[in-house]
Amino acid sequence: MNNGNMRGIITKGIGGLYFVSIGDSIVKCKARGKFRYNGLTPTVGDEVEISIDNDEGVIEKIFERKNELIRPVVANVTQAFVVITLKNPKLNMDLLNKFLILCEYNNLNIVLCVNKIDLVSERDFLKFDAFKNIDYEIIYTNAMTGRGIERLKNKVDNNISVFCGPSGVGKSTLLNALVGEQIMKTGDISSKLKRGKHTTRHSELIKCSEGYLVDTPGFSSLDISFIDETELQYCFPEFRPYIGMCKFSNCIHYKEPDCCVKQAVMENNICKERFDFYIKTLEELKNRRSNKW
Ligand SMILES: Nc1nc2c(ncn2[C@@H]2O[C@H](COP(=O)(O)OP(=O)(O)OP(=O)(O)O)[C@@H](O)[C@H]2O)c(=O)[nH]1
Ligand SMILES: [Mg+2]
Ligand SMILES: [Zn+2]
Repeated sequence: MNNGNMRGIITKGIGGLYFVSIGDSIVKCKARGKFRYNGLTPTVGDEVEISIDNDEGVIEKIFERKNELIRPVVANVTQAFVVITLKNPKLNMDLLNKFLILCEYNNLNIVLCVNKIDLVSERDFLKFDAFKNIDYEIIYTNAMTGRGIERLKNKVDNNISVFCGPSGVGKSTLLNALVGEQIMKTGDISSKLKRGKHTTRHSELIKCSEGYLVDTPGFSSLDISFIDETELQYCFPEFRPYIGMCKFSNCIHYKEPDCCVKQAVMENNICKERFDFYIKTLEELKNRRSNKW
C-alpha cells in the first residue's frame, strides 16, 4: 500500500454507505461496482483497503475472507460467545447443541457463557455434566452485577466475537456490560412476545478493547440441515481423538461395527447425551436426504 491507501475493517453498512474503522477513527466509504471486488459485496467484518478522494472514502479492495456467517451476515468472525441460562429461560439442551454444531462448522473458537447465575442454585449446575468431556471454556456470569465480565473481556482482543444463544438469555446485556455503555436494547421476554417479532437489526461490529463484538437476535430454532452426514462428526470436538481409528475408515459412528467413537461412549470418555444428540441429528440429516428422492 504505497499509494496512500489505508487498511481497515467494515463495521457497519447502511444504504450503500460503509463505515470503515481505521485505528480509532471511522471513515464513511462508498463502494465501487461489485465486479471490482472479484464478485464480492462489501460485508460487515470485511477487511478492506480504502482510498480517500476529496474527503470521501472509497473501498478499493476487499481482502480474502476467513469465513462468512449467514445469520447474522458477518465476515471474518473468529469467536462465538454462546450464551445460555439454566433458568429464565430454562436451558434447552438440543438448541444449545445445535448452536455449538453451527459454531464448530464455522470454525469459531467457542466460549460457553452461562449467564444469570444469580437465579440458580449449585444443584442446577449438575445438568451441565454433558460438557465435562469437552474442553469448551465455560464462563459463569451475572450481567447485572458484572460478575464474570472481566473473564469474558479477556477473550475479546484480536477477535470478532459474535454473541449467540436463545432469546432472553442476556446477550445484549452482556455486550453492554463489556463495552460499558447501553449500546444494545435489552428487554424482558414478555414484552418481546407481545410485540410478536424482533425489531430488525443490521449487523454491526461494536468496538471493545482491541476487538469487535456482534450482537444477534435470539433464535428459538436453528436449521443445521445443510451439513453433510460425513461432516457432522467433525462438529463434535470430543470425537476427534477417535476419528480415523474405527474399523472402517469412512465410519460415521452409526451402525458400523468396531467403532472407536461408540467404544469411547461405552467407556464414558464421550458423554452419552452428546452422542445421542449426534445420532439423532445424523438420522434427521439422513431422512432429509431420502425425502428428496
Ligand atoms: N437476573 C438476571 N437477569 C439478567 C441477567 N442478564 C440479563 N438479564 C435480564 O434478562 C432480560 C433479557 O436480556 P437481553 O439482554 O435483552 O437478552 P437477549 O439475549 O439480548 O435477548 P434477545 O435480544 O431477544 O435475543 C433483561 O430483562 C435483562 O435485564 C443476569 O445475569 N441476571
Ligand atoms: Mg438482544
Ligand atoms: Zn466409528
